[in-house]
Amino acid sequence: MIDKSKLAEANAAHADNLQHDYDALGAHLARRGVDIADVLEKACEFAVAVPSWGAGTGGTRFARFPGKSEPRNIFEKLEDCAVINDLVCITGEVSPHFPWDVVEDMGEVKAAADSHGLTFGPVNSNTFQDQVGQAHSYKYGSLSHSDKSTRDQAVAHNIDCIEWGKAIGSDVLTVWVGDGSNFAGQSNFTRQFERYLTSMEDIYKALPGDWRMFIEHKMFEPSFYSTVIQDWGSNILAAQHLGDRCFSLVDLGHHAPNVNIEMIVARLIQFEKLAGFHFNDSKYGDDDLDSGSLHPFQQFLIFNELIDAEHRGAKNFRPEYMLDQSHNMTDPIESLATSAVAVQRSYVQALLINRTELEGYQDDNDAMMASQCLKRAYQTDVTPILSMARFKAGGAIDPVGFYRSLNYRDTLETKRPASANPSSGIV
Ligand code: AFD
Ligand code: MN
Ligand code: MN
Repeated sequence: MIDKSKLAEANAAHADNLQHDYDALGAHLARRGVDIADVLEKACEFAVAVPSWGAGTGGTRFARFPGKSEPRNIFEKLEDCAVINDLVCITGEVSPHFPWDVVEDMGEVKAAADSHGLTFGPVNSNTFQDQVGQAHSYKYGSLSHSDKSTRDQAVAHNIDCIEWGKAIGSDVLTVWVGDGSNFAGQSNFTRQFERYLTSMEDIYKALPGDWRMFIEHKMFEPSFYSTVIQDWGSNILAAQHLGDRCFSLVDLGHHAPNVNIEMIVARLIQFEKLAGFHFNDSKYGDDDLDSGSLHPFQQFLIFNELIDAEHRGAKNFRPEYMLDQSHNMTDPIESLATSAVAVQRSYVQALLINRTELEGYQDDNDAMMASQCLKRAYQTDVTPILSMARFKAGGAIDPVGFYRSLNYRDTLETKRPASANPSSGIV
């Protein structure tokens, strides 16, 4: 999607400074016993999927302010995802959302992705809103609805998602439901959860042998008193109940403020149930702000757990990284590119933790030195490593600066007139 000669020209303006900064950081890390080349290699291997729905402008329950030249369908979303990947070179995978991204011939979607050098990650089902012509409404729930025909319809949709997913080369189904209640007494917690589990059993049975199923918990919204999969406790219980190929997905924004998410991650790893992540950030009730924009230390601590698990050779440990954000105020391309790098930054910072030292401090109950050991890694500015990783992979040293110089949205204005139905919904 991006003119390579323009990119080379833009990179040339930064290349000398980058090399200088990279060498200086390399010398600093060498004094700490770290070979910067090893870290760079790992940074280059890092990847995080982008959500197809994130390419459109999001909204809140108050309003949606459409962006200029926003994508109107999956093909245009893929174009924008290709731009993001051209800029940062770590987002080659797209996580689609059905039925928003369904077209008559899913082979065309696969071909379009191929042409952009993109692949598909986990597919997401949608039973949190009604679709046109649908027989039964999800107003009072879907997989856990009190009415069997409604539950069956929601199960059938998830099985359709698997079929659409197969056509585009995916091998994971992520299930998030909005089911819950707004009033105390409205639903019987136990009977509702039983109905959910029975529906999920039917979906699980329909999974191809090499597929996995991810369950996403969410504390509240759209249900405000209770949700069926409210927290990681309900999530892991459901995943354990359903079977070995079912895992618990952690969406960072789906917890109460101040919850120790990194500890939840550790528990899920220990019991071999961590599916992966929907990265985003949040302050109060919103679950879709840009990754690392408010709590970069929390994100770093999560990667501390992930790298620790890798070191210990944790079993059944194959986490999928995805962004799940909604962009109301920024150009989604800029936000997704910046957020992907913010997640990569946390990973690279966590790579710098001296694990032998840390374990020693932990065993000696030396709280101060353990904390300083983490902080030393966190406080290292790894920007030159991230920029060098992009430069080496053919991306932009300065992704947002270069993207702005392209006037991408302006060039698409006639091709993509504003649409009343951008097929991304309010997520
Ligand atoms: C909603 C949910 C959840 C889910 C997303 C896509 O909060 O994060 O992953 O929709 O289905 O934002
Ligand atoms: Mn999510
Ligand atoms: Mn969410």
